[in-house]
Amino acid sequence: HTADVVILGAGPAGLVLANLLRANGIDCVVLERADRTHLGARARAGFLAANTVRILERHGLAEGLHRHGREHATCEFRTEDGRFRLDYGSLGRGERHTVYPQQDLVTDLLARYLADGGRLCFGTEALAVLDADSAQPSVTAREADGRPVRWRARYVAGCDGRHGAARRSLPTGAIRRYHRDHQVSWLGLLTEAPPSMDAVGYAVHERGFAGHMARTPEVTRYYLQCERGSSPGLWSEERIWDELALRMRATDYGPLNRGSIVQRTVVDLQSDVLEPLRHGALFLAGDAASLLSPSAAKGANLAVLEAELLAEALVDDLVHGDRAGLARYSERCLAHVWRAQEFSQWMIRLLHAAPGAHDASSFHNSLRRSRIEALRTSRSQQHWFAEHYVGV
Ligand code: RFL
Repeated sequence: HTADVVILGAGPAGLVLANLLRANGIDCVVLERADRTHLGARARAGFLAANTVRILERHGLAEGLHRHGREHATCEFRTEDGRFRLDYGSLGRGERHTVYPQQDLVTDLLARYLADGGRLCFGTEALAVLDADSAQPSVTAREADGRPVRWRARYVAGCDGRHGAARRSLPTGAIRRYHRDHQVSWLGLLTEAPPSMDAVGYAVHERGFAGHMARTPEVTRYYLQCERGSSPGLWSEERIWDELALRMRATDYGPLNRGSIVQRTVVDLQSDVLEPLRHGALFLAGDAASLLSPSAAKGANLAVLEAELLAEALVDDLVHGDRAGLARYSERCLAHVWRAQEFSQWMIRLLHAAPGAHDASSFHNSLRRSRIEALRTSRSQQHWFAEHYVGV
């Protein structure tokens, strides 16, 4: 088989790219390991930055999020020193989040791409990208029925996440990988319970961090800092709700709406960045390019931004014969990636006493209290926070 651009992965990065290439008449195909039902049900991100919404609007891909997404612009911090709210929508650049579950965005992007006649192979696992630095790159894959298949391409877009075939195919020495393990783990919970407050909640407690994020009027995501290596199944639903209530200080600030817990995943907070985001004809975007800890909710937003930049650069080359955009792609993305990494790391230090330790008397814990106090009292700090919190 052949296509001008073979896209690995149908997450936010791959599907935004596929839609944009398709709209410009470029011959492309998406290879996706999962089936359609699985893609439409995989709950992950939910907070879309204003710039992400603008990108989707620009390309006519924002109908669903405008219809069903809800604007959000407040967060609340709860600590041993009390609580305070930041209306970040009226600070910084005055931008808001749109809350729209990632699986709904993926569903919209898929529907649009397929309705426009886009080619997509579900159940097809990419195995390797071959000869990326030659004039004839190709992708080997295994189709749903187990048959091997080979796609020849001019360009390959690696949008298949952190454990995908694109990353695995990079020859050692060709790309530098920066990696940081923040030594903190979160139990990520998806609950069939209405949000308990009209703000994102960040609670810092001597037993560890707890977070509250609305997804829909019926569904709320919670996070609980947990021991590294904990097994999510060991906690009973009651123990989880009790722990959340304790850390979020429900006795002081109001009870949590309880409901059944429909997903639990332990997330080890880690970051990595590959440099450059290109090896010959293979370009990386989204989690395949850089992994962000979920502490600042940047991953899906960067994925969309990078997909737009890559689409523009590919259109410039394949339609207009201008390769300047492809040459600059990596550098342009990395400027955004490192800013997002910096803010995510700042959030981790804001929300956790010290890596791995809950020692209330520790030096790091005192720094953390001081950092929160600065955010509560300093207007310029609040503007800085708002700009970075919603921005990508
Ligand atoms: P995705 O979404 O992981 O999609 C990659 C796709 O590639 C497929 N795939 C393959 N296909 C073919 N061959 C192979 N060998 C393949 N290997 C993988 C996969 O099936 C999949 O369909 O990557 P993409 O497009 O780069 O998008 C990145 C985002 O999904 C990710 O950054 C966010 O979900 C991160 N994230 C959040 N980001 C935000 O911006 N805001 C948030 O509020 C937010 N919350 C979260 C999050 C991530 C979380 N987890 C699960 C780590 C909350 C959680 C709990």
